[in-house]
Amino acid sequence: TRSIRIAAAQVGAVHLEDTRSHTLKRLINLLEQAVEKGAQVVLFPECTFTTFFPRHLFADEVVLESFFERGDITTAENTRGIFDRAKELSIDICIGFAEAADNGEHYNACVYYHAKTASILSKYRKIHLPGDFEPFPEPDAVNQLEKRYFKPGNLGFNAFRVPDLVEPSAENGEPIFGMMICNDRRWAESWRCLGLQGVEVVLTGYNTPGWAPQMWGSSSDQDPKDAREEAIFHHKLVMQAHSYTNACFSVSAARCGLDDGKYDLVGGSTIVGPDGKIIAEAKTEEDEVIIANCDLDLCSPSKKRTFDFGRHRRVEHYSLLTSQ
Ligand code: CDT
Repeated sequence: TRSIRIAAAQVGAVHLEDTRSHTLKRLINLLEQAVEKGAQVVLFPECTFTTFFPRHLFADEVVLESFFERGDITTAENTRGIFDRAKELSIDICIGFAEAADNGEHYNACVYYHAKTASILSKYRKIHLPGDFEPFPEPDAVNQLEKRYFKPGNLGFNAFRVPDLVEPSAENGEPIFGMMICNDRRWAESWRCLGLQGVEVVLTGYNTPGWAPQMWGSSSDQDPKDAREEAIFHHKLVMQAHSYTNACFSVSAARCGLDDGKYDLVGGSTIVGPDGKIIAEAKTEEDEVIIANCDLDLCSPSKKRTFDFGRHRRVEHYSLLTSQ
């Protein structure tokens, strides 16, 4: 069969003062829990190795640069531990990080690491950067300075086949994966680019604030509890709707909890089937592994009927999508 066991490693609060080695240990612990549950692939969140630093304005370049990874992520001192352990345990990982690239630019990136060959099979750089370049004037506003710290990704949305997860003789071949990062999941265009390549599993790490009225553009007298419920609702809405309309599984992993005791990030890590239904869901807002058996052949009926893109799409009416 083409059934694979996929996990999402949700990561709870990571504080500004937490050391790299402490956070890395937590990630490795989650990896080991996923292995104990029989996972073949585990997804980690966006910018997993540090706190979600784009909420802060850093005047000091050296401090800002300390949040970024450079060179080969699989061998760099601050990050290699998780790749080495994934290789030892024969488990593939997808993990997000802030990248200081060789071309001098900074990106919000993630990689798919293939344990058997100890190599990066695919890399993605976040395309839809949310938030602002300048912080809000209100001193207590929650900022999201991604437009200041990152360039929009330049690698496109590339689906890719992953070897060694199913029997080589399986009809329909090796599983087709795709990656996106956080805000990308709200955009139908990201999903359709992957859907058109026959994607069967979309992996999405995220950092989503539960209370950030300036950023969401919502009324500042909205009840914080309602705002956070709405943030979780919208997260699940897009994961479920887009999994359904692209006939694929999706896996989402949150960085969540109260960073520094005050910055609220929602949980809600999920695994969704091609029918749009949630098949696994985090129960906490802390470090937690969720897992599901994903029979990829369940994508086929919808890919062949309701969402057979070749037969039903009417591209002659879609030119607006790329002309503005
Ligand atoms: N990290 C990230 O992309 N967060 C955004 C915040 C909302 S921007 C209005 C998200 O889409 O969850």
